[in-house]
Amino acid sequence: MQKIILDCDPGMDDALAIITGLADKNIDILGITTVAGNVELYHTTRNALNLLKYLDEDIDVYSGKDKPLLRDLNTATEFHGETGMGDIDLPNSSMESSKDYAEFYLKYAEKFPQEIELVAVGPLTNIAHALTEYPELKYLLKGITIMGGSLCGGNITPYAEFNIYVDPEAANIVFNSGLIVKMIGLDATMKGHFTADELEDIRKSDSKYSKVTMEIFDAMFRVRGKIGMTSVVFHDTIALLSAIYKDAFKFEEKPILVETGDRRGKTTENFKGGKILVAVDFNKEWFKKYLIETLK
Ligand SMILES: [Ca+2]
Repeated sequence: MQKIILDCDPGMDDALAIITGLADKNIDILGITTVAGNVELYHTTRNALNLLKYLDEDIDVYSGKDKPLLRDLNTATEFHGETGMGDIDLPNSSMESSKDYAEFYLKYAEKFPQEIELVAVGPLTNIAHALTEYPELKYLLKGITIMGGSLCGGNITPYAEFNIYVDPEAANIVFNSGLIVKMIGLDATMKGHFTADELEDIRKSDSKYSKVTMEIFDAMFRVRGKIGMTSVVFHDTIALLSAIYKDAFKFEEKPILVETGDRRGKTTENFKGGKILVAVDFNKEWFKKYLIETLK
């Protein structure tokens, strides 16, 4: 089993990643940390807590930073709805989040040195802060897998992918941290887009994981249909899976610098950037079979 700490900004994409991570017997989620991104921190934290209650799973949630290092927060409510979960009403969890997320990273990294993959599927604010506060994390973590970036054009501007755009300064800190960073950006994740028909096989299962996945998948179509989208992409789930199922991806090592000027958030190949393992391709057919099999 691969030990994972998941840093996220749920967000429907993130919710799907959480569900898949819980359903997969090869993944051991030690805890979830939340960051501001798709929606504000209050909502990302409540969504994580409420989703775990809905799934009847006992996992600690830590809330992290409520705004990017240097900038105001840009949210993505047009993709995720005002509260982040589209029009889904999750039951209200009575659990509360803890605040000391960076201490949580350190405590577990010391307990399991070189065993934990930190998977970050939101803006990299929490990770940049934690690495600055506790530089020893760089020696204690196995690596960092991120959903973010793109070498093939953006999804929030023509240049930038959303997570990197929101906090480009944080991304540069993480990319230059010396940790092994795997960048699962749009080059790979956009290969994993599905129309409503393509995932009907998941609906045939009545497991809690399949049911909630399809509830979210349907809500994604309702919310994003309004802005003309006819397929959805499992960005965050795909990034999570790259930490375990490396054969489904093609990686190339490249020096990547994050631009902070006019082309804010663009991940550019530049010798001044950190050495990053960039996912340049992804096997959609494998993913479809994996989802049906894992969630059922
Ligand atoms: Ca996310």
